[in-house]
Amino acid sequence: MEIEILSLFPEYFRGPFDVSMLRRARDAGFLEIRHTDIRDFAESKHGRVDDRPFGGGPGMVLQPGPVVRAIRSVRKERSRVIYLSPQGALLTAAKCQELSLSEHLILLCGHYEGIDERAIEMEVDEEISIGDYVLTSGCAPAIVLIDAMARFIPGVIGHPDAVSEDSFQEGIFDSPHYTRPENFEGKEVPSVLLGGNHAEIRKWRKAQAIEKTRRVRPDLFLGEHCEPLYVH
Ligand code: 9WO
Repeated sequence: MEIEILSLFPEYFRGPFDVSMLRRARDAGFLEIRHTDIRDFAESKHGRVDDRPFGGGPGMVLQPGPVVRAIRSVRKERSRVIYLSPQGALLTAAKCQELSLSEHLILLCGHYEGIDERAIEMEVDEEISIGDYVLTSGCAPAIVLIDAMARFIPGVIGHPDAVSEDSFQEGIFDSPHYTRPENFEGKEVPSVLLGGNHAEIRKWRKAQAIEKTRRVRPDLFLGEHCEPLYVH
């Protein structure tokens, strides 16, 4: 999969894609990430890409020209253009899985108070939010989206079971994990995990997951029968 990140700060992304699993995925050729600086598409040679909002209000707005030209400079026939914004549809595991099938993603990161709406109407296919909060830019959400999606690209994660069994694939939380030592500062590992009865272990983990999901995220449940609300 090829991904283009369009932003005002390509240097922001130094780090997250250069370590661990995403680094390995890039090195192995599963994932190619390229950066475009929207400022390279400024109208003027001073590199100005923002202006004051029509109608008044605080802050600055990214002008449509530089954004539209930046997108068109990387667009291919099969590209999907995504704008990361708090006004988008909430990102879910199902959406990540769907996006992981894309050939070419263009991720548009906003800055300042936002992007001129006409650029979004003209070039963006989909607006996605990673949660109900406002950040200083769409850069961190782009990293989150790529990280969450990369796990669904075959080969990126060593063990395929880790993807199908991970949290939210089942519509409920993951169960708690334990490793050595068996006794840590007086706290013991739950004995069921040491017994080797795999049916019992499966049952215990499921019960733990359900209990915590119900307690922390009752919205993930359809009423009292523990039916996950989350369907693909
Ligand atoms: C800033 C601001 C300041 C004063 C008055 C109104 C304001 N609105 C904003 C604002 O929403 N800025 C955004 C910053 C513009 C688009 C890029 N930015 C952004 C993206 N912040 N948070 C996101 C984001 C993206 C995806 N999921 C969650 C948050």
